[in-house]
Amino acid sequence: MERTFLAIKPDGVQRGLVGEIIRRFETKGFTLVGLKFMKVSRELAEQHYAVHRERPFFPGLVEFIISSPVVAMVWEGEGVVASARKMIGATNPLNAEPGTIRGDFGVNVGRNLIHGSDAQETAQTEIALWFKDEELVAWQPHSKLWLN
Ligand code: 3AN
Repeated sequence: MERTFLAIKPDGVQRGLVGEIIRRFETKGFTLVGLKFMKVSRELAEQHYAVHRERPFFPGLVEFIISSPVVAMVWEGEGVVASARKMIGATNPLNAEPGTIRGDFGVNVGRNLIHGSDAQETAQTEIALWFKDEELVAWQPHSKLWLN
């Protein structure tokens, strides 16, 4: 079954949006299989954002991600990678549609609340980077019987 990696960034945690954000993925019908509240090390932040290493915003992005705790999550479900990206909205919250997480709660591209893997391959890399196998819980919620 398809899985994606999502992380509620320091601004989402500091603004008290953890419950609201998790609620959206739960009520959509996706299944939570991994969850941890953590401070991110500089090494992990740099690895996670390695593709952006040469971008001017990279140092500030790393400082931001390590500045305060995040909520790291793995969610499972059919089409979850693309669907979560839709639910999250455009990178710049000012361009994100109302109804998306960034569209409803954000205004600044450097404070866009949540990360979501951009493709299935990236999701696999990010899940392996952030979670050990034994931290992921395979389970079948009963609610699935009413979704499919
Ligand atoms: P997304 O998170 O929508 O996949 P990416 O992968 O292009 O966006 O960018 C990764 C992160 O880098 C964004 N979530 C955002 O926090 C930060 N970022 C991207 N572009 C900018 C920018 N122009 N200024 C500051 N931060 C940026």
